[in-house]
Amino acid sequence: MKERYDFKSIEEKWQKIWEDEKAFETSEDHTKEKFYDLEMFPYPSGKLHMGHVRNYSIGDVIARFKRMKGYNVLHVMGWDSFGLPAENAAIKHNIPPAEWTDSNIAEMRRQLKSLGFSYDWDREVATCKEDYYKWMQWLFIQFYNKGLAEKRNSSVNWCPSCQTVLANEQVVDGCCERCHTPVTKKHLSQWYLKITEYADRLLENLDDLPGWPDKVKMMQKNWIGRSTGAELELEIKNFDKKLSIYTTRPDTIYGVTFMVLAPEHPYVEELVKGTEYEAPARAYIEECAHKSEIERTSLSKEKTGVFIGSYCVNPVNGKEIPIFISDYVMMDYGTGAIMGVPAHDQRDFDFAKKFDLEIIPVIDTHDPDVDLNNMTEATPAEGTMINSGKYDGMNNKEAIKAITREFQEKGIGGEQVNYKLRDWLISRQRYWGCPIPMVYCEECGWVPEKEENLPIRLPLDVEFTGKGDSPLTTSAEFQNTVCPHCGRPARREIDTMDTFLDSSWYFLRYCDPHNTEKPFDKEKADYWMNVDQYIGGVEHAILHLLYSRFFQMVLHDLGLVDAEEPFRNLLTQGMVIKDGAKMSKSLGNVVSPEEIQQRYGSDTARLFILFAAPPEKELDWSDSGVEGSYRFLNRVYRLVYDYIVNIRGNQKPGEKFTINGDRDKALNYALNGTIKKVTEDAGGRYSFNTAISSIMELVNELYKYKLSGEINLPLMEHALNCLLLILNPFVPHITEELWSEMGHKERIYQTPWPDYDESALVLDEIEVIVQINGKLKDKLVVPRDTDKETLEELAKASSKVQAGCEGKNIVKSIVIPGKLVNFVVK
Ligand code: ANZ
Ligand code: ZN
Ligand code: ZN
Repeated sequence: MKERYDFKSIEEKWQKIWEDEKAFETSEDHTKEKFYDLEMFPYPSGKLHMGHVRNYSIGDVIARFKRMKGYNVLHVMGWDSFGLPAENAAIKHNIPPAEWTDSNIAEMRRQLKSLGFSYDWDREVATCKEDYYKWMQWLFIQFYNKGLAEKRNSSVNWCPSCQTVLANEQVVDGCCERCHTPVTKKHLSQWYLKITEYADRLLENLDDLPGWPDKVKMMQKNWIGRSTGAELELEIKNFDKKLSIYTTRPDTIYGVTFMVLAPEHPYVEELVKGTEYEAPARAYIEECAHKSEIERTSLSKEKTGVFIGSYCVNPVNGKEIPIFISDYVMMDYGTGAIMGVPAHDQRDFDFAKKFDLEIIPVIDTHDPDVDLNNMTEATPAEGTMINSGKYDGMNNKEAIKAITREFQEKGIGGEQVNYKLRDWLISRQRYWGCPIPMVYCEECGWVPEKEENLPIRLPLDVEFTGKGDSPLTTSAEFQNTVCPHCGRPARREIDTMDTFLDSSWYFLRYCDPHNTEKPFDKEKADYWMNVDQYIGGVEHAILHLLYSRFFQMVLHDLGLVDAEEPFRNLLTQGMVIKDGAKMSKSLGNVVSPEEIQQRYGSDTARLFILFAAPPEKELDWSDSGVEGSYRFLNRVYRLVYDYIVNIRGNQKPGEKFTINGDRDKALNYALNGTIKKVTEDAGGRYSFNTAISSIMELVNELYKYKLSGEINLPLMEHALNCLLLILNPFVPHITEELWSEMGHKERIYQTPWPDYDESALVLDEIEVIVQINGKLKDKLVVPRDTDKETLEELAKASSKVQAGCEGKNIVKSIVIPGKLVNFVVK
């Protein structure tokens, strides 16, 4: 055994042994309770950053802890490996995306292994590999056959200079991120997945996820955005079609003073054609085409719009209402048209002020600060109906029901539910993604590719110029094919899938990663699913988690798996920050994991990260904190080294210990208290920082014990063994090394978690407080089972109590054994 803590050789040694022993390979074992522990898989950018290290350290502690607790743990890693960066690298450096991706994966895999994470590497998946994307395509076809995939027209961001489609994140301030040309819209026919058909279930099931943070559930809820209101059809003067609007406030119908259509509304064209309003309307529509949704819906921005010359008729009072177009109304929500009620909707209020339109209050909120004849802002609140004909005096909540009923009776509307959630646009005009397995035939229309022809492989004869349509169009081979249905010449879809599809079922593939017959075997998936603990960044709180839930539900409905929800418990880890800001390249405050590993070792890196903050909280990087963690591991090493080399002598390992005297008792108390605390903190609550700090205190106690007198060797051995066991999930290499030096034949990773001895936690002596008239006077240390009378005697004998009672009489004594004695004196 080396005298110094040589982390480098220790860590390399044990990583090799774990790999050779296939230490963390897992199979279905029905005799054990399963635990599926999963961290969000990374995009293989090529370098691990501290955020990854944190995410995977948290997951690894849980995996190692659960294994020691006797669970059959599935802990896996893979690569979310399709996506734009590989294609950009191809454009810039002329490296094929597959090659670039493979070398990044190799590098990141090496880094992960060097951190000692206990993955079953045999189950590694990479979404860009044929054996994965074949099943991605197969699943897409199941969605299509179920009526959940559909091709529709929609507009995309288009850079006229690069002649290419841009993803939303490639549009910066309305311009192309590469060439800074203003982005325009282009209409394309694209594939959608109908996630909106699952909106209600995605919403309702949130209630069955008590193991998710409320914050995340709230974000999903808002994203789904279920709203209940009414739809209403209004007559348009001198026009043969009715205008449909959506409102959550039918009670405000008497307060309508204008109507607004989204600029893209199909009626606009027809209404303005050939009128004096045509030119200004067209100019306005053109202006809006450049605006992003965020810009359009911003509340602070000044309202814009134009009158288009037509009028609606208010069905409750026959009033004529002017129709405008304005960009604050979105075409893809509700019906793309609204009734403007400036008195009770702030956007409408701002619009009315700008265009000098009438403001009619119809709800009295009984707010003394509001002058209804001279309103300065909208009052969206509840109250009593006014200016509303026969509804006057009614509570507005009642009026919502009554007026909706009136619409229904007149046959012009009724109750309506709307969702903010949109169908999922999955077409990407890109090369490095999963090809959509659909074929277009002039005769048959869109036809799914035959199963035996899957996977549709990405062609290799493509050019990457960054210009024009998808690089797939440059392949001579790819597009031309035959119709799977009628055999005539046909052409292949050239769009690829959004990479969010790849990550929506990878957790199922991990259950059966080598299956060549189907995406995964149902029995295996049913054994492992759902994921017991999912861990990742809160930036995925909405899209990734919602899409995965959607996939799991559809696959459940297809009978492919039993579980309806993918993730039972969710932990969203906090960010790693340094000098008050998120670690990022652009801020230049990045600490590289490799640098820390080289200077202090992987165990120190892991320990610091787990010790510095609770998992959900921000972690403030501190160099001195890293030093401190390193010093602690050195202290542990020296303690065990000293025992093995200088103290143990002829002591045979594994001898039963007995407790002799107070020092032993105190040490045993500290030991069992620590095991208990670490079991509770690391187990259920994932409070790793407090678990580690109690282990640090135990190490202090062990040093004190060692230095303060005779050492009970079997007890010391027992304590050191327990110390190594409870430290193991955090710092697996050093503990594995010291464990083997302690003389164990079994690996520590195969050893059960230590139990604690409840009786050692019962102290024989306890403290009892003594009060006079409720004021603390003294404390007595007495045997635990001291009875009432004895306690009272002892308390009376206290010199402090005697001093406090001088010249007075004790009129009453209250004695609670084990706790307190109180004398009432006068
Ligand atoms: C009249 C009204 C009066 C409204 C009032 C609100 C308050 P949520 O809760 O988000 O569903 N709206 C409807 N469709 C719209 C669209 N495509 N673009 C922009 N705004 C739209 O909100 C529904 C409310 O948002 C609807 O109710 C409508 O304005 C507006 F005192 O109608 B309301
Ligand atoms: Zn451009
Ligand atoms: Zn055909």
